[in-house]
Amino acid sequence: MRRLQAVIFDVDGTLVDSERDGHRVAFNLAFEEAGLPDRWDPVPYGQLLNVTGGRRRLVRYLVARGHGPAEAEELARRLHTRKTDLMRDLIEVGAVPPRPGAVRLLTELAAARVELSVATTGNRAWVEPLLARTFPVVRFRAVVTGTEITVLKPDPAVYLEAMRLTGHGPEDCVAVEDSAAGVSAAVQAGLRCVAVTNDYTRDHDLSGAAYVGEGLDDPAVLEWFRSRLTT
Ligand code: XBP
Ligand code: MG
Repeated sequence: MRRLQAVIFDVDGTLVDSERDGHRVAFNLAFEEAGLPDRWDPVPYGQLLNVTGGRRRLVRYLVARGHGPAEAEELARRLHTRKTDLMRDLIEVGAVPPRPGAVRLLTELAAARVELSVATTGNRAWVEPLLARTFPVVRFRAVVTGTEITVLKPDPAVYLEAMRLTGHGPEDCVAVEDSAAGVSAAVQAGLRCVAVTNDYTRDHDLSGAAYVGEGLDDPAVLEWFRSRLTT
C-alpha cells in the first residue's frame, strides 16, 4: 500500500464542533442585532446545514420566508458580514472547541511527516484565527476557504485547489469530512475520504467514503491512518 503523504481536513464539524454553539449562535446574534425576530434553534439548524456556506444558507432561508431574491441577497450579505465578526468573537472566548481526538491526530500525522491542509467552505476571516487558536502547534501547508473558492461543496473546487497548491495528486492524499456535501466534494475531486460523523450528520449518506467512523478519537479511525503510515 502506498504511504499516505498528505491529509486535507474539513473544518466545520470535522476538526471543530463549530455549528450548534458557534455559527448558529452567531447567526442568531446577527438576527437579534438587526432587529429581526428570526432565531435558528439547534434541531432545525440541522436542516439548514444542507445548504453549505453561511451567506447562501441565509439567502435560501430568507427567500423561503417570502423575501424577494434581490432583497434576500442584500439582507443576507449584511447579516453575514456581522455574523462573521460575531463568530470571530466566539472563537476568541473559546466557544468553538476542537473535536475530541483532533489535536492528537493532527500531532501524530505531523510527527509522521504527513502534510496537513484545510479545505473549507467557511470564511477565511474566522477560519484563520480559529486554526491559530485551536491548533497552535500545527503548521497547515494550504488553507483553502470559501472566501477564495466561492463555488462551495459539494462542488470539488476547494479540494482541487488544495491539491493544486500543495502539488499532490489525489493518490497521495486523503480527505477527512463529516457531511454528505463534504464527502461528495472530496470524492468528486478523486480523493479517498474518511468520514467522521457528528450529531448533525449521523444520518447523512456517506456511502462514498472509504471509511466512516464516529469521530477523530474513534480507535478504528486512528488505526485506519496508522496502517497507511508504514512505508
Ligand atoms: C460548513 C459550512 C460553513 C459554515 C458557516 O460546511 O457550510 O459555511 O456553516 O461558515 P463544510 P460561513 O464543513 O462542508 O465546509 O458563515 O463562514 O460560510
Ligand atoms: Mg463539515
